[in-house]
Amino acid sequence: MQVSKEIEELNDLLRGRWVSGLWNLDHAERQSDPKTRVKPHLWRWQEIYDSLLQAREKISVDRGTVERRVIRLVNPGMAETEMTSHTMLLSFQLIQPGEVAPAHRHTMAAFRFILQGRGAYTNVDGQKMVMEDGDLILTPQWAWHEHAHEGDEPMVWIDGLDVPFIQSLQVISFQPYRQGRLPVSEGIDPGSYYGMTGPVGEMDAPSMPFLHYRWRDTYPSLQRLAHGNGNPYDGVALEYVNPVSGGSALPTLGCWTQLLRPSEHTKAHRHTSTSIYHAFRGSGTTMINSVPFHWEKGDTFIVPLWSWHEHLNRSNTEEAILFSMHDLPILKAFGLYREETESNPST
Ligand code: 1HN
Repeated sequence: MQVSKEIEELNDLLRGRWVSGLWNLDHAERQSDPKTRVKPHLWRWQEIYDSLLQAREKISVDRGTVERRVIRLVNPGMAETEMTSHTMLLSFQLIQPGEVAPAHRHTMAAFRFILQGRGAYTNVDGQKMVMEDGDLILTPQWAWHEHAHEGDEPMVWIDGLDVPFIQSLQVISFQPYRQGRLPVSEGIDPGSYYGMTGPVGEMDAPSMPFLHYRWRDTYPSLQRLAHGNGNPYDGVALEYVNPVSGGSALPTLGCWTQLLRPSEHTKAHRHTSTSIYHAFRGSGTTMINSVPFHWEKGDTFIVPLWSWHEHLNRSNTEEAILFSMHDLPILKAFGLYREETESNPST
């Protein structure tokens, strides 16, 4: 806009009063489609695992130094200090036999999805949960959590968190646990911890009675569902739900597991939530805005909001399984979830 001397003077006057005319903004916020800085990207397991092994040599886990040996996935459209999307962080953690990742709590919600190893456990508010491959373990916001490894081989898992969303709300609180090891409670009733009989501490914690979804329960459910039709956009997909509310696993994060049958090819759609996928089994190709991302077991990739995407299982004999995390509960909570398919464009 050509700015006249008169307008310039008005702008100067307003600036001095800590106000500003809307005419000074360009029209960046007026596009009809959502726009994001988040770029589609695929991280190869080989590079992630090698990074974890190199970190194992150089980073030791200890109270007071590095509390977690964690490698973050950084989105190429964002700064190095930023996360995997504008709302979510997906990271990988490696813990060595005998190590203890000391207890702390924070206002970010987290989950672990277990990838390899045996003998480690996480203690969430006194609930000791022994980790097995494919298990999903929740750490609700403000819950104390400590990880310890009693096995004899390195253990690796995914940490999913809502860090950037909580950062954007500027409500990060973090507390180390100062009394040494976090005690394990015997026979606790987890329901009593998460808002069913009252709030946790000074925080208004959501109802969260169920923290450990075992692969040995999840996988048979997926297999049973695989006899049905599945969903045209997601294949045979299961959401991990909070059994009390029927809602998402965590208030800010949804978790899914989906099975693509041999040669299954889903239809394309797009939506205003962002999704991060981890190839847990098998191999396939996901088209993101017409660009093919070929994935093998262990690879992780991100589908930014409002990107067209479809999945293909490249094998005609083996099933493929994707685990995924989504910021969908945030979009839904504020009426901002929108989805479009080729046959049903949104208006
Ligand atoms: C965290 O507390 C853990 O407790 C893992 O294992 C990853 C990434 C960012 C912020 C906090 C953990 C994390 C994290």
